[in-house]
Amino acid sequence: GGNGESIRTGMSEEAIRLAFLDNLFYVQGRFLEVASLDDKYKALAYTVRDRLLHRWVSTIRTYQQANPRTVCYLSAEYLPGPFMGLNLLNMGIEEPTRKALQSLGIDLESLIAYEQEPGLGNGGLGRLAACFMDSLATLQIPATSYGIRYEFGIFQQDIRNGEQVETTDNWLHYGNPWEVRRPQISYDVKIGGHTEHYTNEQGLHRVRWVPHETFRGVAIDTPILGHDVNTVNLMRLWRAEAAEALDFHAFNEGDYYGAVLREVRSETISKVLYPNDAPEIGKRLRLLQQHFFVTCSLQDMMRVHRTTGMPIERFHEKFTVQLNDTHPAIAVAELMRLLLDNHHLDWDTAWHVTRHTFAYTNHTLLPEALEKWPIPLFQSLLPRHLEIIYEINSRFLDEVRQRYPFDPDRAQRLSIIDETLPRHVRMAHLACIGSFAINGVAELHSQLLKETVLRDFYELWPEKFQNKTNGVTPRRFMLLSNPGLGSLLNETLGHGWETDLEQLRGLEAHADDPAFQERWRQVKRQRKEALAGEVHKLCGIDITPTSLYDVQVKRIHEYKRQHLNLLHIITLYNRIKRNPALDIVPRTFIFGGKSAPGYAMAKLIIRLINAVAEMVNRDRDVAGRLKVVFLPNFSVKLGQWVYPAADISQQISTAGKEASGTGNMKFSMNGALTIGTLDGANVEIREDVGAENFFLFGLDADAVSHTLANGYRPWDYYNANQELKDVIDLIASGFFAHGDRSLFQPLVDHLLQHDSYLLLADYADYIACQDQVSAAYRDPQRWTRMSILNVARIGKFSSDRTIAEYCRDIWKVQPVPVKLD
Ligand code: DL6
Repeated sequence: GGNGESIRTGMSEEAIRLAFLDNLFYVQGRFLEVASLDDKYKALAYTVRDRLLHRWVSTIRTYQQANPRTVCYLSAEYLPGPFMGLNLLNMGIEEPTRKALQSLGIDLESLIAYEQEPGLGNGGLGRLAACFMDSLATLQIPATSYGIRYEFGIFQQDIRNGEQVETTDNWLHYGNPWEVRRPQISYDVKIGGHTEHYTNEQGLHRVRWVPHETFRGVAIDTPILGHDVNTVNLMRLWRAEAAEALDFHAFNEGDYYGAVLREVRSETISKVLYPNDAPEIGKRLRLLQQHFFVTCSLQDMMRVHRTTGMPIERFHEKFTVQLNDTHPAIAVAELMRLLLDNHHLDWDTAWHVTRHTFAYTNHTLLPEALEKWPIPLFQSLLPRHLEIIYEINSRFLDEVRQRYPFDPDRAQRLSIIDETLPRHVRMAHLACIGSFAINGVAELHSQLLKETVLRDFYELWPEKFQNKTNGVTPRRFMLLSNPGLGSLLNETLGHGWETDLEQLRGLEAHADDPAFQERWRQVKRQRKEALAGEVHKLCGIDITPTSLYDVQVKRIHEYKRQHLNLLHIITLYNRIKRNPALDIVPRTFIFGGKSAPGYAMAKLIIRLINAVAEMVNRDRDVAGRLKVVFLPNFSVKLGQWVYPAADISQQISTAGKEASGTGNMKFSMNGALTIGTLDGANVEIREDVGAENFFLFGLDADAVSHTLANGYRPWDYYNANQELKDVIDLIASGFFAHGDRSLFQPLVDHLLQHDSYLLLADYADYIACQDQVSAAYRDPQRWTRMSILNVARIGKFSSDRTIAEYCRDIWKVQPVPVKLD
């Protein structure tokens, strides 16, 4: 390299240029003139990866010497998004890299845009895990994130004839330059069979699990770099393989085919992500996946623990393990099993270690989303775990009965086993009993947890309960997604806000400055034009950057109420059709999000969005005033185009249903104003940005429960509101289905007869609130001031704050700075 810099580690433009060419030649086997986009992308990825590995090695050295307390995050899902842009940014070599490539006639943006992201999650929960990895590394906390390396991530969503069609996500097809395989780091995974209890030579009781089958999990590591630091933490994902490449016994008997089949079968464990954000009860493979990644992760921690020379009784001093929802809750039984059966600890010692190791985060109040497993299935796959769970439960229930001698129902309610037939294992109960801390993800959610789904546990152990309001990383969702805003903030506030988001408060002083306001609008305008380009590419629809961009992107769910948004769109449509001269603020409605493949009502909502889009977009009467877009295949990558371009962020869930929401934070950080209910983190966002800078509507969580408890009658709302009636009637008439009255009938019927998510009850208030949005948008000075104040006061919602709280209140871990070797 130039100036004595190493070609592997140098940070100058010259070093990067040479490294790029070197990798192109020796890794890809290509020279510039014939290199494809894929070749160039990989050559750059390896260039960046070399520099990541340099920091990674320094991090591991540091951790080996300091032997720090370490966070292990267990999550079945991660949605990290594309790596290239963020790694360049976090390493601070975006500019020299851009120039180095420019000198070779290559556009950095085209390489960044080429990257396909790992879709190893469904939505909020997986993306939160990725924001946490970013913040843990940035805060220099020793941490490993464990999960599953699904061969196929979340399905790709195509829209055909207005319908969601799922195709496989073959994200590994072209290879993944960011990962490092660790074939020597692998562990046995047993399943099925039976247990044998016996007395050993010393007269001690022992248990042996004789499995039906044994697989292996192999580590595949991805380095996670913090911002402006040398800390590189690991995302360690497990891939399932056959215990031996081929089953030699079967092979020797001449059963070559059977031996190969066995290998194929073991690989199916990590084959595909379950595409539901609520569990499907009783899917054998899903329980296998959970056990698979949990046992590999715990065995890996134990291997590391051995190298510290500490006795196993002090495992919980070295590691603190966070359970991301109940998907990894089997870890409570698995750690007990490893301590009892492999390390021969007595029950009380093992239980002490276990109870001091785990903490559990709950992410949902929806009762149908609480995981439980049928006992026969559990017994057949994890017989030893079931024994241990029964023992945990029996000791626990003794305690409960002692505490509440005159309340036999309580023991039934608290039991890990749901005794109503068919009997089930309740994973949330196992998680609560095996954890020293339990938290919700926003103030309201944590409060409702204590009052509803986990009430009995709260009464038993109030001291275990905490709140940790979610946050998101400003590096990916501000700096990387919105470089124009980043520059304006740097110019106005200087550096520092990127890792200390409260510094954005400094913007308040500029909120009314006309020149600053003008630049603020330019930034937004530029992102709106950029999104218009993407929309044109993806859907062939032209949208107008001067219109108000009104955006709702998230999983499609009835409780999130994308169809309430539709009721408003159709209301505006009807108003214009009745009065073609009507003066309204032109709006572009943008939707994005996937439905679980088996969730019929959510799929019907997607159809209705597309059907409304079709009618609205081709109607000359509303042209220039209304446009509706459904962005197919919403992802982290697409989100980076969408959040910065939004004027209005729709956070309109039925109050009490959305645990937190994190999209709400991403929009607000980019200067969108929220229209929302008092749900999840909306409550706290509104508190911080100010009620006058937030469009609030709808029933609150208390009013929702009362309305439902007191015999809610959606018909009454329908009959009492002419605009609402017109909208529902228009859908029912087949207007959006080429005259077919049956297509959307299930949706209309559900709204009129049940309406469990109270759309009709909230309709009038929502429409009135949207009218206020339009009025505010007509006043650019007022709107811009509100937008600036949203960003100025969003500091709390950085995941750095969230992670700092987890570190202080739950994990008790300290930063360990890393010096570059
Ligand atoms: O905590 C992250 C995210 C919340 O922001 C959402 O409100 C919540 O719906 C989501 N939960 C899930 C469901 N998973 N489970 N169980 O993704 O978590």
